[in-house]
Amino acid sequence: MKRICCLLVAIISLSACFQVKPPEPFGPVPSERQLVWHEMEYYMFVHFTVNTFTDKEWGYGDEKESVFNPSELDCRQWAKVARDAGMKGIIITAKHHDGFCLWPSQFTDHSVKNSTWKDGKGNVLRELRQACDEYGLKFGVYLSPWDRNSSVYGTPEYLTYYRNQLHELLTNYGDVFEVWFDGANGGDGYYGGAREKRKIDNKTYYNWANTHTIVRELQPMAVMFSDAGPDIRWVGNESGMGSLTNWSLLKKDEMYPGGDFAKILGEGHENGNYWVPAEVDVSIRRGWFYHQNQDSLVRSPENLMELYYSSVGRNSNLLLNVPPDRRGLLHENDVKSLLDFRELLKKEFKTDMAKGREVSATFRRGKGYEASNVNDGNPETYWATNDSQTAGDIIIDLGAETEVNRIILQEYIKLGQRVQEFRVSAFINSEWKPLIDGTTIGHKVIRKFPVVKTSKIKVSISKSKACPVISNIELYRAPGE
Ligand code: FUL
Repeated sequence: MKRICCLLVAIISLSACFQVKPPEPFGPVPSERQLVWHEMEYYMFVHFTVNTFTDKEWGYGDEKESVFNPSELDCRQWAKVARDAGMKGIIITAKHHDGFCLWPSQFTDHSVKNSTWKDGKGNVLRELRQACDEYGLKFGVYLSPWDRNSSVYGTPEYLTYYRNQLHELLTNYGDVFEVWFDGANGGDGYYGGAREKRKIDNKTYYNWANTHTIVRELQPMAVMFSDAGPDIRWVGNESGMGSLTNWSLLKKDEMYPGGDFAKILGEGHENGNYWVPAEVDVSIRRGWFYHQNQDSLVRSPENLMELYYSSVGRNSNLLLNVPPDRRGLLHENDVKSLLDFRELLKKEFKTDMAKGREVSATFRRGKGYEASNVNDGNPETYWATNDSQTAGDIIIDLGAETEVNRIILQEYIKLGQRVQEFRVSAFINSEWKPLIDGTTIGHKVIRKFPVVKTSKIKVSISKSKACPVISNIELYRAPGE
């Protein structure tokens, strides 16, 4: 009996020796809340306040509450459109720079409770929360740090006011997936009648660390956005352009909201010490708020597709602003464009030519990390090389001559962002023809190339900080050239 036991122990220890260990994480890795956020990819921004009725972009803060009077406000329409458009959530301007609150805050009179809408009994946030639940969307809030209405803006008292409001938002409306802290700061305003210019030091005034603690305590799964994080960073422009080289890493301690960091925010820091991925915020119209004279200037479905490539296709999430009009509805032109774009997207990525095809790789880590993991549809499996190997090729055999012109690549980011350079080539006339060169990958990269007819596609990781971990490769033949 003793002998059999010894034998069993020996067999178990021997097989443990042969088990291939997963690669160690390299550098900063995403938190649980950031991983959930990465999966969202595309969601709606809603800019709505007194500006919608005064035709402004930045309200001065002296607007009468009575001007806020949507005739047919219907958050269910917003949510239905967002869902049908393929979006995963909605972030609303609970308070923009003008200070008007879309919920009846107990800390100010400047809110819906003194508006004409629903005789002051309405609450836009409540209605939106319910609509998001009904349509399976996540809910997020924008609370402008700059408040041109508040008489105490610029003093320490304002911070108490701001945090009280944040508390209201984070305790009364269920789960919040993202809290959006705008970088626009200080300047002239109404400020309770003072009508003056107030300057604040954006490095110190807000004491952000304290505010961040409140969010973490009240909504542990919410990611916080600002120019420099802490969880999600601004991409550095409002035109919808993610950077081709895009590290989800940032030396965020060297940065602060409202600072002059646009270029760095686009690319991130290759050697950043925090995981702070980029979000692309952009409007479907010229302005962030609704203006009737922009009804004919709504982005076309084709233009939205370009935005998709330059955001989701460049390792960023797309936060697309669609401003409700004075009825409190998303305008017909915006709705049409969004839904038509959704149809274009379906056609663009209709059939994954790589799915189920044979895949091989120049380097293998061993069992569990095979090349076939890149097209098994399982985001939890990945191809990896040995730890000492920081380059390698994956070859997808398409089985027959096949036309393709799009590729999707994804790293297994739970182990960090690693790839620094890659190349995609096609096997044509018995030789490898380069199609595209790239730098970073991260959560997702989608690249276009002119149509090629080929039997094999090769993805070469030519430079990586540590052994590459590739979880997904997809190939498509999108309509057109
Ligand atoms: C900017 C603001 O000043 C704009 O009004 C808008 O809200 C945009 C998303 O952020 O900083």
